Amino acid sequence: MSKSKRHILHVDMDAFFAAVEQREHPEFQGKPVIVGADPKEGKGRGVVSTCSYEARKFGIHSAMPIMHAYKRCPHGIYVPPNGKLYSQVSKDIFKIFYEFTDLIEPLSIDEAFLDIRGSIKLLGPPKKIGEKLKYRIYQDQALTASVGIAPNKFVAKIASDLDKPNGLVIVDEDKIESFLQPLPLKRMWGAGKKTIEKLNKDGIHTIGDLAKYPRELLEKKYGKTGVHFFKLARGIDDRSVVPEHTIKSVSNEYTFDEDVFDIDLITKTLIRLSEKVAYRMRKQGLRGRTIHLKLRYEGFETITRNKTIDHQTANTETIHKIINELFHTNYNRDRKVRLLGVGVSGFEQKSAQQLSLFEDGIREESKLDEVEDLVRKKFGKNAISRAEGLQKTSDDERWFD
Ligand code: TTP
Ligand code: MG
Repeated sequence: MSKSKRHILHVDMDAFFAAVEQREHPEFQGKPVIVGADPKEGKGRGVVSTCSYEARKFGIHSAMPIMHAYKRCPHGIYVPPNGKLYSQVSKDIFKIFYEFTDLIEPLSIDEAFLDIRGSIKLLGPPKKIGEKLKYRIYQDQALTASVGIAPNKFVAKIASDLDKPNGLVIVDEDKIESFLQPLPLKRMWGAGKKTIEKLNKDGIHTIGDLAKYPRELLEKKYGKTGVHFFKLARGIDDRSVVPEHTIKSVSNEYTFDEDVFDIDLITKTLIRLSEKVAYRMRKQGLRGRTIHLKLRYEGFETITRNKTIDHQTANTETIHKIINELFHTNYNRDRKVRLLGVGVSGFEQKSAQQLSLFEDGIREESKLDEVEDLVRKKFGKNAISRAEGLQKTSDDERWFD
């Protein structure tokens, strides 16, 4: 039996949050729109979520401190994120994806892989499917998307990004090498800044350079990661589209209005963040083993630390206990804190779960979680907070869901 050729489509919405805002407010169209924290005339804290392509011309991008964005573009239109609306639009877009195939792997709120191998007979060649998908999204949502189609995920993901916004890039099997070869390493999906810097030092600047580099040497210097990237650089990627949505982590972070020394406020914030993360996990039926702390000092230096425990949990007390431990073993008391973040990952199948010695204790604690969840369900998510946690403040909306 001959194996049918794979066709993977990667779709990613253009300037997603900002484009939704431009759609909702026609007067924003053609203008630099920045979605994110309040810039407070250049004194605002927090970061840019995303911005319209008009704003990108000023050098603004996602995750940039909002005050830097304001400096670059004081006349821009600054909009707070409307998470509820974006999730709804995301759901509607994913419904459209299902018109094309059932083999869909969501990557984030605005992007997914679609395995369209089985759809060609019915819907036509890949290029036509790409055009139709873009048309359907535009027709239904008045938003543009960029699409990449290739024989594998790695190339499809790179392709969708190459001609943004409103792009459609198709890479056939026999063109993969010439397509990848000239691209700079920053186009390499999955390679972090540090890896790229290291590779640059070894004289590797393009994906083509990486493909030509002796495999053994890469393996020696970079281990498994080196071999993985070597294969990708040669366009070899067998990863399949995994249809069900596997959430990898749940996290929340908080930026203080002013950098703080106040240990009391820091402690309360860590409780509150642990509560929020645990609550979100329980809501989604998730339990994880690895607890992550993010700590950013004044001046932006950031450390992340994590600890893996012997059982999966979504229990507020357990998560908080570990966060507290991570914080106190790593915190430098001489420095002010700018941001705190709490996350949990390592979600495994229930069968792999090991029962902890403290299971009874956990059960007891879970009762408290249950009560908390019920109250939140009934009276809203800010209705309850443990005694030691933060008071409800007008800042509550800044806790990003
Ligand atoms: P992206 O697809 O990375 O960005 P984008 O859709 O805004 O722009 P592009 O045309 O380059 O794809 O992310 C999707 C949304 O996720 C984005 O609209 C806002 C949100 N987001 C953040 O809130 N913070 C971030 O740091 C990033 C990267 C995205
Ligand atoms: Mg996008």
